[in-house]
Amino acid sequence: MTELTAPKSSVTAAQFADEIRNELKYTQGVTPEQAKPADIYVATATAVRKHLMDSWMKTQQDMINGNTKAVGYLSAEFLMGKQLRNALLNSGLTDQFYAAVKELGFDAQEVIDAEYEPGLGNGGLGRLAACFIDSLASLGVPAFGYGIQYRYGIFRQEFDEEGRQVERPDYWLTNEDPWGHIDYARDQRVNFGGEVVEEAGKRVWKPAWAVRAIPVDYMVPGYESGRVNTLRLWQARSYDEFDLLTFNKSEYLDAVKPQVKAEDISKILYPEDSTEVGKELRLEQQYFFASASLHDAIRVFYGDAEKPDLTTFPDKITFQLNDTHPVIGIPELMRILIDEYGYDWDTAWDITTKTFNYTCHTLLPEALEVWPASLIGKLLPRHLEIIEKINDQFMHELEGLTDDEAKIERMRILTAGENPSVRMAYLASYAGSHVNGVAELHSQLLKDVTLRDFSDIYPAKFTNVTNGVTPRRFMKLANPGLSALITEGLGTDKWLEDLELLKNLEPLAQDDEFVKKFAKVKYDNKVRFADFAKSEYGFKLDPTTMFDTMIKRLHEYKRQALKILEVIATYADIKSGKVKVEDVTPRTVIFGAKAAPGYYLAKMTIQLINNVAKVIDNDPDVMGKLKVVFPWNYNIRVAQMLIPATELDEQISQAGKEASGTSNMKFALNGALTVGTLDGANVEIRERVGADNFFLFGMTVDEVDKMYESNYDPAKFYEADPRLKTAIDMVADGTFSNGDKETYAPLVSDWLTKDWFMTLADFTAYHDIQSQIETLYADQLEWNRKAILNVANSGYFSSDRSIEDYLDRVWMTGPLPTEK
Ligand code: B1H
Repeated sequence: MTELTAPKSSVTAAQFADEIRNELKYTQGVTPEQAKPADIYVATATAVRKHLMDSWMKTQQDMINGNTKAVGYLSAEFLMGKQLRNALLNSGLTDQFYAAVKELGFDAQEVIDAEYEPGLGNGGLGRLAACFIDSLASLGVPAFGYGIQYRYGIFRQEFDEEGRQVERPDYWLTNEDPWGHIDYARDQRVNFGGEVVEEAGKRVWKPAWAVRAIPVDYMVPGYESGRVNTLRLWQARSYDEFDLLTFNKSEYLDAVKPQVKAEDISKILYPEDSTEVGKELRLEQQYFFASASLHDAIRVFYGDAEKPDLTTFPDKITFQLNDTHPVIGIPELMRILIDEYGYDWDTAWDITTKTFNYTCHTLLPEALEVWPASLIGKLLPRHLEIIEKINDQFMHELEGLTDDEAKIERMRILTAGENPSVRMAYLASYAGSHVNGVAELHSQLLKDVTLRDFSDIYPAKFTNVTNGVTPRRFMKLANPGLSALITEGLGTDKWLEDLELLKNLEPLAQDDEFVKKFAKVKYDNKVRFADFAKSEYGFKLDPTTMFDTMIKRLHEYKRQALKILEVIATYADIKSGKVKVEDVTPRTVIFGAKAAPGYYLAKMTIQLINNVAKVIDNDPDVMGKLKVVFPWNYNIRVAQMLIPATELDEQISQAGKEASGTSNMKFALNGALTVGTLDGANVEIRERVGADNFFLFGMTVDEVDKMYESNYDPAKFYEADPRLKTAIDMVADGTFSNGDKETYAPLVSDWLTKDWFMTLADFTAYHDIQSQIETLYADQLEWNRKAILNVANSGYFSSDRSIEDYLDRVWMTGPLPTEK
């Protein structure tokens, strides 16, 4: 880690207030008297950018001149969250901001609230990319995040009267985006379609249409590192020449079509998390940003040189492929090197394989992207040829490495048969230098199952890098109370840069005074969330109840159904008198989840949760004992309020399905206890915080496999557990649909006949662990001791550590040299 430190800014509050006034006047043309909070927000953001400008330019200069490799993080998603407070924190201007805004006569919270949250990601994968670029900058590693500036981010979620999810467009750019700088002069041309012809013994691509890729640059300030990296998101625009071409033929309306089509490319983020749709527009998006980014990197490092020596490209920058979404970049780099710069195939291959590494984020077979070769051929005919040649070379190479014909056949990048398709994960695994999973268990399963043949043949490529989260946003910004207490306990705030220092909190878990302070912080956070939920959603939450939270995309494998069935069973227990009201630990169960718009069962589960919430709310028998709320449109802002307020975190996916999870890390770091299965990073969290401080339940991966083999029959579990039976019967009999038995029939039928993710099989174990949870919760001192032990032992889950692991195991590079 570099010691290069940016001093906390020496600017005074009065000076900062002047800078804001200046921006108001000279950039926006607004007087302080006329200004609204939104104006102050834009002015502040503009002023902050100017503070970062020198470091940003210097970081780029040092990167180009230095002898350190840069990192290019290629990702279809960057779920950044609001920027203002993070930028203030990382540039050392937080205190000045609060004072300056006060001086200007504004409420700081209103200014902060004026920023619209960009939702350029679906969930964990996009948020991981955002945490990683924060850590890269904080560690002083020169880096570019490369992605797409979607005009519409992840949909805004609403619920209708019936509790069903309604998707609304998220037009996040209606107001100014002061953080993004559009750099028209550094645009790139991205070609599509057409054909490949033979010219003078060469294959020459004659594209049919092109899109102009315009970079929008976002500064990524490191925390006290003095480094500011770049997030470069591409916007698709059309070229004028389109009109002219067709216009000559006087087909005016046809002439605008390609223009509209061009701009469609960056219009919308696909809201499918983990399932592939195989849509043409999506492939266009992927190629669009991969191609523009690769050309951009060449421009950055070699300027406009006619004949640059691109054999040094892999020494300049290493590209991390965030899942398969940018994998089309592999044949694109081959094409650039061969067709645009005249390298021979072998040299191009050598450069390309040294340039890329691949991170896989899933275990669900349906989430591994496979593109019909016909579609690739139509959009990118030259790339299809290159992929064919890569496949031929690969098959040939394999024949030299193994006699196992079946295996060779299984490993084809381009499948055989009538309708061949291209397996992007295989392409990346063959062409990439390294392949990694995102948690120990996940990486092991990749090697043993998903990419087994590849790991057999190329064992050295495979490694693990366990995910992490940035403590700046998810502790310091989200949980100021806990952050202050940690700093007090440790006597330093260095933990924000070296999260393993949290370990030194361990002895304080035995100090009752400290534990009480910790409990007070948690309680205050619950009150803060209750206030927020009241004003934002109209919910009435009781902060003296246990806050039990499940936030993640809605997916069957994540098993929100398990949680809601347990809630229903508890409700039934209270109603029937089986459990005495006074014995119930009062709980507030909080869900946050978006479902892919086309995911029928997931959307039905949302509807069910909302209606269970309603029925319980209207039932005086359970008042004060059980409450369910579902704040709609869960996003980073809600996460930052809710995670610090949570006491019990639900990580209850079927073992072997969640690649890692990252909210589990955020919860542990914010002092929630986890109830979870041995899945994803839960395994490592439990190892570190200690088995006594983690509520483990459910089948293991092996048990799950055995159960699949023995022809899993969910109905048996339904019959065997009367609580489960009652809960499912209540869903079926209309208790949560005004007596209508049809509403949830498909869900019920799926549970009883398929239940692919074995919710029913784990139900009893999930219930059994609840009494342990409640017994511990009754002893608040003990509960909070364990919560502190979770915080103290979760320092490993900093994304700074993840980045250091990537540096050591994958990128083989280091931070910029320290400056004197
Ligand atoms: C994760 C995705 C994902 N894995 C396809 N895969 C997408 C796949 O738009 N798409 O098509 C979008 C996202 N997201 C998540 O990545 C895993 O499920 C989590 O377990 C993991 O923590 C996260 C970050 O590694």
